[in-house]
Amino acid sequence: MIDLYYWPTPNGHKVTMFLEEAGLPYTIKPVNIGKGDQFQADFLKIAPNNRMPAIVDHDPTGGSGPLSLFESGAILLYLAEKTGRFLPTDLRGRAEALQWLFWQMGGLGPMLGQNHHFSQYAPEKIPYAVTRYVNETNRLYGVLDRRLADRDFVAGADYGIADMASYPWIVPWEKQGQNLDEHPNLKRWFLTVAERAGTKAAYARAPEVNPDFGKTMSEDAKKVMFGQNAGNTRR
Ligand SMILES: N[C@@H](CCC(=O)N[C@@H](CS)C(=O)NCC(=O)O)C(=O)O
Repeated sequence: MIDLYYWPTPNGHKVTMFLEEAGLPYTIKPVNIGKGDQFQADFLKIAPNNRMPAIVDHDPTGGSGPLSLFESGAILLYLAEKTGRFLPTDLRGRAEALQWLFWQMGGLGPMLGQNHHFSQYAPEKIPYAVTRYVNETNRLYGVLDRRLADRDFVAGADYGIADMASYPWIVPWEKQGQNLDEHPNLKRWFLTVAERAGTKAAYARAPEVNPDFGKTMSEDAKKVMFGQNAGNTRR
């Protein structure tokens, strides 16, 4: 059994997308990041970066007790290797998939996260910051659109962890100041992934865990989330 430390956000959806696709049994341990659960001492033992998602696999291959992991990309890779699914095993296919997984982790996620911050949450609108991240989002959408021009999925012919990593970050495209019609290959891929049973099952977990899913973040939650420093992890 896998415990998933989760809150319904783009990085959280990546892991429910994998678990639902693979049909792996899992228990959600809610980490309410608007209330500060990410700073609890027990959670920091599993996730020292005070961010979710994280997992504890109570039945890892080879035994030797529970295995805990943080960072959504590392979790997707671990689950792919555990199940032998959603990651090619041949040298070139695997390299291709990992390259796009790391591209998502190092580029698409962080840049779009900053886009959200400066366009949706920042108490003052800083035009330079908004423009920088909306443009960078647009560039990354263009990269993905070109990538998908001659293949069905991000890493090639088969649906896999690079798709699961990227999809949740495209879901809020309107809030990111983007227009999917400008990126027809990306739009086709986006609509295809949205229709998968695993995607629908993953997103169905969101309102179960957070009844306020989809609503504007409260001012109290903003105080918890924005303004952190090293003091928050010294527990
Ligand atoms: N690189 C990390 C990022 C995780 C992350 O930023 N998670 C956010 C939600 S999407 C979080 O836990 N935020 C809590 C906070 O900002 O205090 C990953 O991909 O797992």
